[in-house]
Amino acid sequence: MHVVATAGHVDHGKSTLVRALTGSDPDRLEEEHRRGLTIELGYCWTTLPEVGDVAFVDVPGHERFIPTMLSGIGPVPAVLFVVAADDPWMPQAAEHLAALDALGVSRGVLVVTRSDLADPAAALARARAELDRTSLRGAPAVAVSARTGNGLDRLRGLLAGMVARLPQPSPSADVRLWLDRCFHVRGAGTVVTGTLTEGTVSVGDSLVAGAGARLRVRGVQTLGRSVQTASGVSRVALNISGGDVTEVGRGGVLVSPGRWLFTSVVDVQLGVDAPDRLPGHPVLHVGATHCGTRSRPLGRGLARLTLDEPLPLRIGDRALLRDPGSRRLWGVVVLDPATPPLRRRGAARARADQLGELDPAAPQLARELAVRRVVRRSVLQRIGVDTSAPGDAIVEGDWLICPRYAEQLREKLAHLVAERARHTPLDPGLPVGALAGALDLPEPALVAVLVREPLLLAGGRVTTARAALPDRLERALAVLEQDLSAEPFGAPTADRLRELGLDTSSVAAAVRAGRLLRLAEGVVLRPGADLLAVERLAGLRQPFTTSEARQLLGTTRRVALPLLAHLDRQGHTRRFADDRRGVRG
Ligand SMILES: Nc1nc2c(ncn2[C@@H]2O[C@H](COP(=O)(O)OP(=O)(O)O)[C@@H](O)[C@H]2O)c(=O)[nH]1
Ligand SMILES: [Mg+2]
Repeated sequence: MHVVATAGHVDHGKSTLVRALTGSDPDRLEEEHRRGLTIELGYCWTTLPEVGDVAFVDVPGHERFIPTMLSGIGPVPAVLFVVAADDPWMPQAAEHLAALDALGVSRGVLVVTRSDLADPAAALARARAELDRTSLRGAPAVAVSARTGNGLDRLRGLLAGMVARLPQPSPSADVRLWLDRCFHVRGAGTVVTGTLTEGTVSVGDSLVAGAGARLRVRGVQTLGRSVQTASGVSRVALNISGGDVTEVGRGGVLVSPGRWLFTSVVDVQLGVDAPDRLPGHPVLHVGATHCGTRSRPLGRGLARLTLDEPLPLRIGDRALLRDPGSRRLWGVVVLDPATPPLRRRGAARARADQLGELDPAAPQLARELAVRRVVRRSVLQRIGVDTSAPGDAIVEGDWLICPRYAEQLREKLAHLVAERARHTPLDPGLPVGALAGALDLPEPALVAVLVREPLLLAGGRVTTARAALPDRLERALAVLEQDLSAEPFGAPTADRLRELGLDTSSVAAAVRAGRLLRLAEGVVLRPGADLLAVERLAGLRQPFTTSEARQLLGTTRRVALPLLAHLDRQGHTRRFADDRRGVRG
C-alpha cells in the first residue's frame, strides 16, 4: 500500500478530488457536510494498476486547522498538492507548502483542479513557480476537473509513477505509530488509527504508549479489512486493550517495547529559514502529534528543545517548529535525543561544536562515540544508531567507551595511581569505586576494563605492579622471590620474614601490589603459585587426600591447608565429605 496526503488552500477542491479518485467521501462528519468544510483528517483509498492500493489522507485547508493538517502530512512522505484553476495563490496554499518544504517532502504531484471553471494555465504557472522554490521542485503537474473527470486518468498515471518510486520501508523496522484518531467501538473497545510508516504490527503484539503503559493489539484493520498483520507503509486501525488503554488517544504514539527512548530534551538542527531569534515557546509538530516546548539557542542554527511531554524521537527525525502567534514555521532535524546536561558556562558553545560533528542522515557509531565518550549501547540503539559493529570501542556490559577517550582515561588513571603510590608507598593503589568517581565513569567495572600493564587490578584496587614499592621492600622481595622460585610452595616462615625485614604491613603492601599471594595470616607464596598447584594436582589420582597433595607439592600442612582452601574458594578444586578433593574441569 502507499499513502498520499493532500495539501492546499481551503475550498480549492481537495476533498472533491479525493472523492473523484476513490469513489468515497473523505468528509465523514455531519458538521463537515453541513459546512462544506473538512475539519478532521479523512481517509479513502483506491487501487491503481501496477502499484496497487493507494490510500489518501485528506487534510483540512482552513487556517484554523493547521495542527490537524500537520498531523496528516507528518508521517506521510508523499503529497497531492491541490490548487484551484479559478482562484489566485492563497495563504494556506503557501502555509501548507512551507510545511511540506520544512519537512523535506520531495515526492508529490501538483494538481490544478476546477479547470472546468477557468483556464488552468495561470494557476499552474504560479503554483509551479512556488513549488520550484521548495523541496517539491520538479514535481509533475496536471490540470483536472473533478466535476467532468477531465485529466483524472492522467493524474492516476502520475500518481502511480510517483508512488512506484517511493522508498520501500523495512517490515522489520521498529514500530512507531503516531495516532491520528482514537474512538470507542461498542463491544470492541478502543480503536486507534495512524499511518504505519515502517515495521510490522500483528494481532497479539505488545505495544507501548508513553513511559511504560503496555497494550495488546487485539485486532488489525487496513483499508476496512481485518488482517492478521500489516506492514508499513499502511493505513492501520488497531483495536487495543490493556490496563492503560484510557491513556491512549489522538496525538499519542504506540511503539515497539524496549526499542525507543522517550525523551523530553532534544538537540536539533534548525532549517535555514529559521528566524535569528527563536521564539521562547515554539510548538513542535512531529509525526501526527504536537507539543509545547521551551527553546534554548545553542548557536549556529542549533537549539535545545525541552518538550512538555516525552516523545520517542530518533536521530534524523524531521519535525516542524511553529510559532502560533506569527504562524511562522520552520523545519528541524533531530541531532540528539539523549543529551548531556549543559551546566557550566560556555557549555552551549562546546555543545554546538560537538553537534557539528554529527551526521543526522546517517548516524555513525564512531562519531557518536567520539561525542558521547561513554554511553550505553542500548541507548544508542534506541535513538537509531547501529551498534552491531563496535570496532575498536571498549565494550563492558552494556557500556561503550570511545577508544580515543579510553586512552585519555588510561593516562589519567596511571597518573592517579602513580600519585597515590608516591604519597603512601606502603599503601599504594586505589579502589576501583573511588577511581570511577575521579574519572567520572558510571560504574567501577569500567575502571577495571581500562586497567593495562604496568597497572594491575588486585583485590578491587588498581596498583602499579612495580616501582611503586620502596627500595628496601623491593630488595627483600627479590630475595624472597629467589627462595620461592626454587621451592614454589615453601612459604617463608615467620623467622625468615623477620630476617628479611618483612613485617606485617610490608607483606600487606606487597600483597596489595600483586607481588605476593596471601593464603593465610603469615602464609604467602608468589602470585600464580595457586595455578601451578592446580596443574600439578590434576596429575594425581582423583580424588586425593590432603596428605597426598602436601607430599606432591613438597610442602607442609601450614601451607597445604590454606592453599587447598584457597583453591576451593577459587573454584579450582572441589572438597568432598570425606575431606578428599578433586580438581574441577
Ligand atoms: N466545478 C467544479 N467544482 C469543484 C471541483 N472540485 C471541487 N469543486 C467544488 O469546490 C468546492 C470546494 O471543494 P472541496 O473539495 O470541499 O475543497 P477542499 O476544501 O479543498 O477540500 C465544493 O463546492 C466543490 O463542489 C471541480 O473540479 N469543478
Ligand atoms: Mg476538504
